[in-house]
Amino acid sequence: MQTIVACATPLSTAGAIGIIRLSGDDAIDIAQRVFILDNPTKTITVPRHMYLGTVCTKYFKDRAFFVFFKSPKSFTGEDIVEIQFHGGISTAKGILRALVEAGARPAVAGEFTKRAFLNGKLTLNEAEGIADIINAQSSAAAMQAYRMLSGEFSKEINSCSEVLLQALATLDCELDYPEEMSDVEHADVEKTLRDAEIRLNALASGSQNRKLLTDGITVALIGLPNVGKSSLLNAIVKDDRAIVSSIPGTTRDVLREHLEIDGFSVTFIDTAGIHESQDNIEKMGVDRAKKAMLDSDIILFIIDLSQKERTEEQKIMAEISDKKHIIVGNKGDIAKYQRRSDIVIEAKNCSNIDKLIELIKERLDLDSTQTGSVFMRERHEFAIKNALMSTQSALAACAVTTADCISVDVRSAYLSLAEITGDTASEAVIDKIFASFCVGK
Ligand SMILES: Nc1nc2c(ncn2[C@@H]2O[C@H](COP(=O)(O)OP(=O)(O)O)[C@@H](O)[C@H]2O)c(=O)[nH]1
Ligand SMILES: [Mg+2]
Repeated sequence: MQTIVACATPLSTAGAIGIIRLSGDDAIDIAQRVFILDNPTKTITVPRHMYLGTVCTKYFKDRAFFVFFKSPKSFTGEDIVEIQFHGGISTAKGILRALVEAGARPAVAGEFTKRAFLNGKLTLNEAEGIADIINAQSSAAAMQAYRMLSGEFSKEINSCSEVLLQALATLDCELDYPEEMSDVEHADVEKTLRDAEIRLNALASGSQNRKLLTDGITVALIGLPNVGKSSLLNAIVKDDRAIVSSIPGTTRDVLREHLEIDGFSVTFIDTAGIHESQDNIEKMGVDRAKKAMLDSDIILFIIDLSQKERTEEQKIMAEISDKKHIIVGNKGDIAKYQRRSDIVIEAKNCSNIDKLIELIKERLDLDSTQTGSVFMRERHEFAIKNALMSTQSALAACAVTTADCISVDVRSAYLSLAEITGDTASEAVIDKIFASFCVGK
């Protein structure tokens, strides 16, 4: 393949070290036109060995290291050279230019990883894991991406595909020798398909937490004016972010604060107190509060335990009843009324806030997200759901129809899973995935 070149480190900022990478048939030859070994009697022969020398461009020189990876034992499966130099923007651009003049072609976005995929070094979903770990916005997302790129998810998909193949093999046998197919074998197919269904259901359940990982979690603080929403936001982020006052209607706009909890990126949203207001600006605030409430992953409905329940609160309760929510009884220090709540806190005194965070984690099932099978991409979710539907349709067909009809559904389930690993993904899909990578990856 033609030799491509790109800067593997960011080209936009100065860094201690910059790395330029070449991949292709002539990578070593081209790089040696620019990199000169310190010891001219020596030659570059040993893979994965660091050679010290000088990069020489038309306009400047820099001290640098040279390391190469011999095909097929490299990231792309081709010969790869990495040159490590002092990571300035001018040095990076100058060395890149010199390597292009020496015969390399500038790589397009994702081209290194695409070559790795085409050469069978990784599956399509593992390649996606690489892009996802680079773009991860939280440690939990990074961990999940690692599980994707390291092949953990591929293994789950493959074991599911094997079960489907097993069913297909039995069905093919039935097609070839229909007179020899017994009821027992038919029952066997059904049993195998049930196994596939269980595995696919387990995989599909991972999609519930996908959004939490990729988009982060939003927690909306909702309630009447003066119940202590802004005080709670300040207590959670341990900082004086929102204005707290005994004057109702202080918070008008929506205030967002980010926090990382157990590796998850969590945004807490403080809102205007929800109530009927004559003030136009406050009304706008209330509308925004309602929108934040609907868009959030979980609602903290805060009530003031020193006050009686109001009909407006009953209305809010009715609105949030089918969304994930926690009723937070605030002002536990001056509580006067026995009101139903999931937890009692004192926002002003930062009391019981840790317990509240634990409760949020529990309600969102964050721990299981860490260990369950979670994928980061919508296309994985789509393929798994299609495979599940085809398997269920095959199971329904088992009772009423012949082997060839059941086969059609089982094959379609198998092909859906193969789209995830890239075995049957179309060229257009593959191109689209790699085009979203950064240049140099
Ligand atoms: N006694 C007591 N007062 C609180 C507590 N939390 C908030 N407050 C007070 O309640 C008033 C309204 O608080 P604020 O956070 O602005 O409420 P918001 O309108 O819901 O945002 C302020 O005077 C706070 O000091 C608490 O736990 N105990
Ligand atoms: Mg407020």
